[in-house]
Amino acid sequence: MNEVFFQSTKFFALPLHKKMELFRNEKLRGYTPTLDQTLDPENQVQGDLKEGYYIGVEVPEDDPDAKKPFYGPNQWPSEDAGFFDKPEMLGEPLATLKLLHYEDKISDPARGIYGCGAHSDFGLINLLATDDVAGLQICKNKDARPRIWEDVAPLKGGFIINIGDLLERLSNDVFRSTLHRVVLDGQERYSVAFFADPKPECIVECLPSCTSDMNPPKYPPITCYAYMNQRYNDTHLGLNHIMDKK
Ligand SMILES: O=C(O)CCC(=O)C(=O)O
Ligand SMILES: [Fe+2]
Repeated sequence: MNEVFFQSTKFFALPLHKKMELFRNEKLRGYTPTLDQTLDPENQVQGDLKEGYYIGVEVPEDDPDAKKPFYGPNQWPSEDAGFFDKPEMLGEPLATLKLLHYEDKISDPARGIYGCGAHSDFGLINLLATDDVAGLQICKNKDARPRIWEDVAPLKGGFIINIGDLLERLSNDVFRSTLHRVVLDGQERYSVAFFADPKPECIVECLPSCTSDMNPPKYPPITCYAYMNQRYNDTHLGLNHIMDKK
């Protein structure tokens, strides 16, 4: 993991115009600048104070699989793809690595300013590695009001496992997704998230073992692609808005 954090620091240190050349595409690969994603629009007055870099399974342009949604080539910096440019790194399934860099700003929840707004991850499961800067908080009971937020102490070298919303849907709420957010205290912060999701065409519907006459399915079936695409578009700014700022 040290090498991943090293490569991440190197990537985010590139000038903004270089990173914007790799602006995220419809394959969910590339750079997402600060304020581009708003994970909790109802409670935020501005976007998250983080920039990110999405890396997916490397599928060359001429591979028939590159026509499928969410499969395709990565957008590497021209200098060198380096450490991440290894097809075997992510393997076959829909798996996305997102490098994250938070600004050295102070969050102000009362005013709706967050490093990362409250959300649960969209897919099945997320492995999260952080540096040793605090900021991550979880809410164990997302239905309770008011919400109680607890700090998750940073543990360099460890992984935090977050259940995502597709697992909640598949399991008919047996496994609830983890509501979490990042509150910054003025220190710069790096983290690395690895999202493991079903293949895009997978129909996500209640598992037979998670339903009964007394407990009907709570969510209608949906393809992984339709669900992820909706959540991705709901939380990222439109492309035109960002390109105006370039
Ligand atoms: O940076 C963190 O600790 C959390 C990141 C996160 O929640 C996400 O990328 O979904
Ligand atoms: Fe998250």
